[in-house]
Amino acid sequence: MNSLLSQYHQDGFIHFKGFFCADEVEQVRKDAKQVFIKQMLHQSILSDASPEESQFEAAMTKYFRQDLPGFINCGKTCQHLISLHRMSLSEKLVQQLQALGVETPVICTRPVIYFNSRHLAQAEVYYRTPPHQDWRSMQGSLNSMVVWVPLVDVNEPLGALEIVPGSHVWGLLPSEQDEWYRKVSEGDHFNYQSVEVTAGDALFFSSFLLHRSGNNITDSIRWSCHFRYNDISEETFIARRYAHPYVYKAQQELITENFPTAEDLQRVFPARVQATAT
Ligand SMILES: O=C(O)CCC(=O)C(=O)O
Repeated sequence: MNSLLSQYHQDGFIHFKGFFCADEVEQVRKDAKQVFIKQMLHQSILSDASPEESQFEAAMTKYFRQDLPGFINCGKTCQHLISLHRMSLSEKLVQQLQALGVETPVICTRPVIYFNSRHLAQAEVYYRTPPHQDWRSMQGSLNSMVVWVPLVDVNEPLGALEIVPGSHVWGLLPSEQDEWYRKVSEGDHFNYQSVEVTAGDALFFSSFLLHRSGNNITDSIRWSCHFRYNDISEETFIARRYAHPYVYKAQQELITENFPTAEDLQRVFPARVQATAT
């Protein structure tokens, strides 16, 4: 067994420095910011399409307070960015998963992008996840893996991720339902280690590794993205017929009543209107 793999087996995580290049991570953050910027321009919360970082962050706080449903929709839209999904599927990432024992990786959950700040959360659990093991929500292969990528440099004051090295072999720990999802009980008694990272680093960790968010005590946004993978070759996952707890479905009701009209569509497809008229 190579030394990286035995280190992973022992600690339950590997911190790769400079795994992605600066441009790759900045593209994801830029695309996510664009989602918010377009809405904030539309609502005249911003007047500049390329705001300075401090201007952007102040506008985000204003937008969050002024239009929470719109802000939440922007957050949801960010989860569907092409650059984010592309990063989660990058060849070097998939190869690294395989090198760490995920023989035939498949995506477990859609990629996630976080923008943590206490100014952008209604409750602490929304910017500071309690102690947990991701496997509790994933329920996939025993070797399932999480890849955590900071999109900015994250030090302790910005809320660096806190992990308990070696906890991946303790089994599935008792957890209790809470406002966020489920937290591991007694989580504060474990020996957490804060993992300070630079934009583009990647933290690969077992879905059984106990972890929680650090506390972002700054006024800045802590940007990160998180990817989760199962292994369809892992024998207990095969035996459990690829169990999957996530439900993805569309609501029945129209979100905007009486929309769209034929006229709305004809504005989108003007050539088609002309063709019909002649
Ligand atoms: O990024 C964080 O602070 C925590 C994220 C996390 O624990 C998770 O997504 O499972």
